Amino acid sequence: MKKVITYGTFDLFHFGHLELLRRAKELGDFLVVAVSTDEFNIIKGKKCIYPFEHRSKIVEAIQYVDKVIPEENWEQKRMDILSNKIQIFTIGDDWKGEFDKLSDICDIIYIDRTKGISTSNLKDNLASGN
Ligand code: C2G
Repeated sequence: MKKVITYGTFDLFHFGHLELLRRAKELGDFLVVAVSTDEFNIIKGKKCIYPFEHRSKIVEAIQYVDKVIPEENWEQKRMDILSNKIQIFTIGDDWKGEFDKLSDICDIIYIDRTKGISTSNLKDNLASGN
C-alpha cells in the first residue's frame, strides 16, 4: 500500500482544495491529510472563517481522504511521515522547494495549484458583495 500525506488549512473548502486532494490520492492508495488547527493558523498568520472542527470534518468527508490528523506545528511532518509509514509527501506548488528536506524519508511531489481560486479571493468577493 502506497501512503500519501498532505497538509493544509482547507478553509472555505473549494474546488482548488478538491483538485489537490483528488490528485494527491492518485499518487497512491491511502491519503492522510493534516489539517491546520486554529492555534497553528494563528502561527501561520491565517485567520480562518471555519473552525478546525468544521474544516477537519469537511476534509474527512471527501471521498479521496482516508485519514485526517491535526497539524499543530511546522516541525511535526517528519514524525508524521515516519509514524504513518508514508511514501509520498505532496502539497501545492506554492510551497515548491519548502519541504525538500524531507526527501531522505519519502518522495516529495509538488502539485500545480488550481488557477483562479483561493480562499482569500473568496473572502474578498464575499466581503465586497460580489
Ligand atoms: N491549493 C491548490 N489550488 C488552489 C488553492 C489551494 O492546489 N487554488 C492547495 C494548496 O497548494 C495546498 C492545499 O490546497 O496544498 C491547501 O491550501 P491551504 O489551505 O491554503 O494550505 P496552506 O495554508 O498552504 O497550508 O504545513 C503546510 C501548510 O499547512 C500548508
